[in-house]
Amino acid sequence: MKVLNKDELRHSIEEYLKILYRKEVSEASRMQIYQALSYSIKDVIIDQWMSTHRAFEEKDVKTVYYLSMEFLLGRALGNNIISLKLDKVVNTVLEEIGIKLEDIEEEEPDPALGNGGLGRLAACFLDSLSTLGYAAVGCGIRYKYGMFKQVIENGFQIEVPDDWLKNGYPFEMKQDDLSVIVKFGGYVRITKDELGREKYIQENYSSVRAVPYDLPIVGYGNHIVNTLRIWDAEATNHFNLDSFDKGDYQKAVEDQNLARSICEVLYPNDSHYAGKELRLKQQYFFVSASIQRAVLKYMEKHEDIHKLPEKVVFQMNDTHPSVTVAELMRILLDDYNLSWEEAWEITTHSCAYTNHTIMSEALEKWPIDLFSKLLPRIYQLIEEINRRFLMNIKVQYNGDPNKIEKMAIIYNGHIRMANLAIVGSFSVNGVAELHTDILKKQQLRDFYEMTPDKFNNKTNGITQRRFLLHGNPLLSSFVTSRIGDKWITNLQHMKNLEEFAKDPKSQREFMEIKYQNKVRLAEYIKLHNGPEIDPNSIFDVQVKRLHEYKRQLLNIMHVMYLYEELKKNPNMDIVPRTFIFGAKASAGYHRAKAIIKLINSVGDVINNDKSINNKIKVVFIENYRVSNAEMIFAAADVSEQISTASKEASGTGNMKFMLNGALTLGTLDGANVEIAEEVGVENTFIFGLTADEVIHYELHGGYNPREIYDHDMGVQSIMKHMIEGYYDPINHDAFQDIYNSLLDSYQLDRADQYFILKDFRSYVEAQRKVQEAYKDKSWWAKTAILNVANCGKFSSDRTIEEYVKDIWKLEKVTL
Ligand code: GL7
Repeated sequence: MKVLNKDELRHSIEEYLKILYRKEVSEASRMQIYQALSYSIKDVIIDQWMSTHRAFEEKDVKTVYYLSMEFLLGRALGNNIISLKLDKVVNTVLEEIGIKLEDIEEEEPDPALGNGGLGRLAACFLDSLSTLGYAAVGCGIRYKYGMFKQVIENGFQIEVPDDWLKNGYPFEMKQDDLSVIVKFGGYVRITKDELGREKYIQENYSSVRAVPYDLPIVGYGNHIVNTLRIWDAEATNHFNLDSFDKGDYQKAVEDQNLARSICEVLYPNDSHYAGKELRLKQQYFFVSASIQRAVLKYMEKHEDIHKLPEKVVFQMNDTHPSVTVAELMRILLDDYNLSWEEAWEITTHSCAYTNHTIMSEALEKWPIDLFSKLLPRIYQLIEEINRRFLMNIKVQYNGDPNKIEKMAIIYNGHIRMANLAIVGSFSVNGVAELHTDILKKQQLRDFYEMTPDKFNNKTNGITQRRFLLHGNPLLSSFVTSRIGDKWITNLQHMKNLEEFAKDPKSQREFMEIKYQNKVRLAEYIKLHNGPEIDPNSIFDVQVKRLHEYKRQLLNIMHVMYLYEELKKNPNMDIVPRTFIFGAKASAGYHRAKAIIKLINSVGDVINNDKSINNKIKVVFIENYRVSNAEMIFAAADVSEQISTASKEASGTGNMKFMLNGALTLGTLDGANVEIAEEVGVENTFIFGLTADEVIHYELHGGYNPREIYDHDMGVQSIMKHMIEGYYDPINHDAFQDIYNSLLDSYQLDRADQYFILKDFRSYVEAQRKVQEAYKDKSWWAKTAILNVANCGKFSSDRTIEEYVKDIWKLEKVTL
């Protein structure tokens, strides 16, 4: 196996600079050194990748196929260097060359094939699967353009395309020989085969060639390398003028366009279903390619297709890949000639489904018309799955129309993808305890009552390798110097840090590290169009997608409130605070975009008001993404996790903050509940309605925000200022809709459907407690260390071990 020493690495970089660019080290740009270094690292990875592959084949281990429309990877170079334990060697060589690794890392585009939490979770899971030694293939789409880049102009968000492949991506490998054909449209002809069995043949279809590109997922220090396989689409028949004569010129043009459009761009919607046909094409495209390949691979080594579930499990990341159920049925019925019963037995023992949200606007349901035209054979199969399932319901519940209304897969002219996923899976899981409970009691109650054993919880997790070891080197060394480095692959070891929480020297050192990280972030902000901020102030951070349910609006309204109090009373006792935001809004989500504008307008006023003496500042970090996230978590004192209780299925940012020693200011929502349990509620700042209270109001009414507005003069004043141009004399019209959303029930939504005014005072009070607590530096340092010490549960390694034990049943491989 190839390992690099310093001289070999230097030589390799020099060779690649020659081969790729005809340059010597002294002439090369940073970009070129990044490329040469990446290729050198890839050479090391390749050997491990091949030997991992061989070991998996020899041991004939079971493989999980993690099917996901999104993998929010973040940069690979730095992580790969750490996983291969080559950091010392690389640093020495780069020092010789006279350049810093951080600067080279900055040259890598941030592969952003995902929106937010759901996509990042998939990336953390792959990291853990490799590190723990399990055979896994991530299956996704090679979007030409990933998540857009956000530019803030005049306070407004502008979306700029993310051309991440423009310089080539050194870590990917095209695997032409593994391509497969995916068919769309046409019609299904029924004939009989020589044995008299019915055969279903799709005819007059359009097709594309799905071509896989493999990316290595390197395990930490264990020589295991798994594969993330992202599919690209190419035209099947190379366009030639011959086809004109044959009369299928039109078809050739269409196929060419189809291939071009499918993988063009990631839909930038987070927790929101838009119902676009192209999106369904993307879904079927990558699912069909992945399942075809998985079955072919299984059959290379095995004879009996019936035993597929012993070697293969398909995990569906949300409903986006839920056509998996029907695609596997199609392959088993049409290509392997199995009976329905045999095929269904295999399918329902290979498929498992994770639910990631209870928000109704995220529920995927496709109109029958659109679906059946695009996927005629798949639609037939779903109809049959539905017919048989409804028969079961009729038997079990005496034809209860209520049960049919809730559980039917096809209903009211639509195909409900969650219902398909549940019926076709042997496991259905939520992503935090509270979320799974709500699924069982509310959203999926009928399914739970029918098949309780399918349901289980897998609380999300994050990889400490990226979000501490790579993102926060100072705190990593602090931890390692005290408890050793076992935490890197077993985060439960962090518990040993607890004994240092009260140690004054450790407290001082911890606070000094936090300070250094705050300086680093302040410099970054300055460099990226932000204001000057004071690293001695409290860094109070909310970074996540912009969504009304996440309530960035509550946060900025509190800032407005504080500012107005401060204006009234300039001598107010206040610990200087920097409110930091980072968030992208989906391109078509107007209210979310208005909230971004509001944050920026409030920031402009406050940051330029000399009379408040820099006591508060507001920063909106442009283009929040994985690479700057690592730096932001490291610098945070306060972690804002303030979603309306019951709405955030889990959250994972909350865990990344905790790992970096920030204190949680949050509602009892998603995984916040478990964070408070682990570290002790007295070491968090919890406020607001509980999930039960929110659900009660939603079901039975009884909340009128207008009453709060009428009686709470603080609330009334900030809301008036919002629309009267106090924060933006020119663009304040943009805020009228926000104002209306809080007060007017004539709108489609209920007024203040996310209970912002309802939770406002309780939030203000929690914020006051934060400030009081910060005055006691020793208490704060102790509590921050306790947060780090008790974050063990939130490693994605723990989550993956639970998936393996309860759902996937994989064997661990060591090399
Ligand atoms: C999400 C949830 O909103 C988020 O709370 C959760 O942590 C994440 C991963 O399970 O999944 N669901 C969803 O549709 N998106 C999420 O981020 C986009």
